[in-house]
Amino acid sequence: MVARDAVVAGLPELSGTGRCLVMGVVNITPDSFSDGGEWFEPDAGVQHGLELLADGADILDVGGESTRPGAVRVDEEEELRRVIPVIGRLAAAGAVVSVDTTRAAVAERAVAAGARLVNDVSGGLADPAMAEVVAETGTAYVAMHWRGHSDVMDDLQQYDDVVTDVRDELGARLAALHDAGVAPVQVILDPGLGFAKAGSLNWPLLAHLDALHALGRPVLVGASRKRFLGHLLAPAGGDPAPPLARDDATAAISALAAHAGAWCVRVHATRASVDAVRVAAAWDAACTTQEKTPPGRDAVAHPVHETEATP
Ligand code: PMM
Repeated sequence: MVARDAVVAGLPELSGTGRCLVMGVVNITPDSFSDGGEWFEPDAGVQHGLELLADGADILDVGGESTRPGAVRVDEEEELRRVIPVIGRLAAAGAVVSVDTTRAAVAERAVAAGARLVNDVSGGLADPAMAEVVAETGTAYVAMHWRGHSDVMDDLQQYDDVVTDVRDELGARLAALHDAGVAPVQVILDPGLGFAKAGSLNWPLLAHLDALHALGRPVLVGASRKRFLGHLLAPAGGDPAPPLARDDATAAISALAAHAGAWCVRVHATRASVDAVRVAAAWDAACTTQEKTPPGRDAVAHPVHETEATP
């Protein structure tokens, strides 16, 4: 069984779909790098979440604290004020909701409001009480690779080998969470693209998702609109492409990550990534089921009935 199909506690309806899931981002922040404050008001946040759902998102990830490089932390009261009403309304509308927080108290209140997954970019390192909340609530939990808060993370990118170092540090988090009472079946792992990782450090992590799969848990990939894509797409000698110009590249990564066995991709623009993971699922299915057409015979094994006048 590939890691993507591993059971995740608390999310029965998302297990065994046979394809990579798509998590849509709902940032209730005035200062995210990727969508800078567009949905800061609760009504706008809920509306945006419903749009992502209509575009095919499997999970909505609601966050109230920007993690862009250099960002200053918001206090707990403000984070709660931002996310709890939005989580409650989206959960009531039937969405599978995730809370993007590093604070145990916010996670606890979010789960009480209907969140089914806790997405912790610090993997439990920012708040020692997080593991206890996750253990007690039994909630699904994303543990992301992290070395420090946004104001210092750009100074923390020394690696001997980024793939083995991230794998080993995530493995240590998995063991520490287990020791604190979190069952491995609750945990999803995430390489933390862009967090203490400058441009070129991100590509080996994407190209070696198998190294993380070796830890035995499903993997979530969050490449959407990140700086390394801006650098990739910059014209020769020019400035990085702005965040909103990175969505096509994000969808390309969604297809490749899905093909490599990712459990979920976390994206801002869901529709293209939903299509991308469907392409990957069809591709993978054909890899395992397609029989070779005997030489000299037409391929009739899978007849198609095309009505559209396109090649
Ligand atoms: N990236 C951001 C925020 N939360 N969560 C997970 N699990 N993985 C990520 O890569 C991740 C995250 C930063 O981007 P944003 O602008 O969407 O908040």
